[in-house]
Amino acid sequence: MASRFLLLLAVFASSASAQSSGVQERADRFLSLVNASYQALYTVSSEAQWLASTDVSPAHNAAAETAGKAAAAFNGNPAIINEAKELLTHRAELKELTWRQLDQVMRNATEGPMTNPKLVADRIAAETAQASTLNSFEFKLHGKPITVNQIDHLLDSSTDLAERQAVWEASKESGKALKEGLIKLRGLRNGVAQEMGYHDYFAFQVAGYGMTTDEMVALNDEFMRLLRPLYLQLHTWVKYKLAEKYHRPVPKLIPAHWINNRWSQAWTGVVEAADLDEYFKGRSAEFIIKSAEQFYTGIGFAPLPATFWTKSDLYPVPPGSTRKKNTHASCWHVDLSTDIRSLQSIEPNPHWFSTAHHELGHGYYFMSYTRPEVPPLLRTGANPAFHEGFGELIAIAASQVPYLKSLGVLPADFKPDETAFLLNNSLSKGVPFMYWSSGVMTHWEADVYGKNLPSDQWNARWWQYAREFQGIQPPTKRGEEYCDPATKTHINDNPAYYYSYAIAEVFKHQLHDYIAKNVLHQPPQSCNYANNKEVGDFIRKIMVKGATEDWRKVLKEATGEDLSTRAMLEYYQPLMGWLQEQNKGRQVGWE
Ligand code: X8Z
Ligand code: ZN
Repeated sequence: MASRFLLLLAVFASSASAQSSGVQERADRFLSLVNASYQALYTVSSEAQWLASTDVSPAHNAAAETAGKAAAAFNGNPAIINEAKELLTHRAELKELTWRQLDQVMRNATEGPMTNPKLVADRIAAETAQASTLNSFEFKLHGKPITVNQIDHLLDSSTDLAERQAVWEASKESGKALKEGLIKLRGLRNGVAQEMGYHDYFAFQVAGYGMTTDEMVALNDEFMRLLRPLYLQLHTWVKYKLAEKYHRPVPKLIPAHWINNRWSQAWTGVVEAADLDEYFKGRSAEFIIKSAEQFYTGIGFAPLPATFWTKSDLYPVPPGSTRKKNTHASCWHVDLSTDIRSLQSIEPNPHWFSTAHHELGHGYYFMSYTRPEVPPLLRTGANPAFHEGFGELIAIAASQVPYLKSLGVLPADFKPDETAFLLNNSLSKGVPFMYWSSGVMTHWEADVYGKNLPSDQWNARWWQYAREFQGIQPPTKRGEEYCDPATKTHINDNPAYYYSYAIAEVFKHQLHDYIAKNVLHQPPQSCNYANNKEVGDFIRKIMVKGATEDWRKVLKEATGEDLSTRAMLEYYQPLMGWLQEQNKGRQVGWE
């Protein structure tokens, strides 16, 4: 009896496993076809988009639009959606690598669900038009054209507040040209997300982290809550410093045109003793990108592929050229294989030095997960913040004094004022950036997509958040005839994404802390990664996984920690006493 029962059980078990392996086989067959087609169409579409971004013209826009539609015709095909959905009802029977790919198939479909072809066509046309307006916008100062690098130079160097205000205002003119397109895109982006069952586009994007909108906003609010005592001290110190510099009374809120960055997202140039501008003068733009590559090869990564150098677009358009290109830095995995390119406008200064290291972080992530074990559908970051975080990690490593000395940017006998360097570090990336990214950007986009904020309240809400979170105010009233949020690239071409940079900032500090303490055995505030292969191995071990595993698990395995501001707070902790001393008797905060 017992043996007959066991026999029956064995028959049942084998038929169940045959059934489940049937599902697995069916998924495998489906995914091998989808992977191949996805990669092929991704390549055609990125190639067309690359041309439209590096040389804006009606012909290149039209080609990008057509290629985008072709990719959506496949990725969002109802047959693809139905099969992926059906297979996902068997999630528990499928290998993790399989259901992760199926989830990605569904995400790709959500960007352009062909269950509603008109919606998809309208979205692609509107996205292309918006990118074209953004990338070809001609800024003017006193009626004369001015490049974005020139705007940034003026804001870096001018001490004339009237001139600073004129430049800042000039930099906000693009917003007006982009507002109508953004209103339309809000509807279309929410439309595609809703077509696939999401509440809105923001909710769809944060679902990629396994989170709801409320959870994502709460996470970002928690970052800000924990950093607040430090931010208030920094805000106060900078406010007094700039009032002195510009010979003005100390304001409650810092006027936006007092800060060098157009959005006050990074507060550079405030700490004279840590200003590296001088040390980059006389260097070439090629030095910047080559030394960034050297950082990665030094820690054991392969050189960039030869085509990186022939196909990238790394430098500003030469004076006199009429070509228009996107001036915001990016890195592209054009064929999800070895065609890796970067679009930048590199000049020899600390800003581009940092940006070049950031972009190559994307490039080396692409290179590391491009291997047979990672199918094309999963050749992406464990989450978008991981993608942003590696480059930021290397940028902070490349900003360390011992490294800059070993590179020859700083003289070998340079004696740093350590407080000044740490302070500069906390201001130029780090802390104010969190109130911009977690605060203004995240909250504004959550309102626009998630709560359908009426477009006649967009600018008011934007400045309300700048006041509340950043403690920044515009130089004069900014009514709804302006659309200041749209002056920020990502608002137009990378929607509902920016909290990823805030998470990346936190993640970067966790990795940096781990590397400094456990690999280098050096203080995180003054260490040197240069040529350390163990550091490269640590980073590569995370990178090679691509999106094959859950990001929380990857982070915990790598650092022993969950996502946390602990490392970031510890890094800047030495500043706290110094700041409190400097700020004694001053009005801290703006409420
Ligand atoms: O956009 C970027 C990179 C390209 S992924 C240059 N960053 C954010 C920005 O400029 O707003 C890097 C840090 C923040
Ligand atoms: Zn990036």
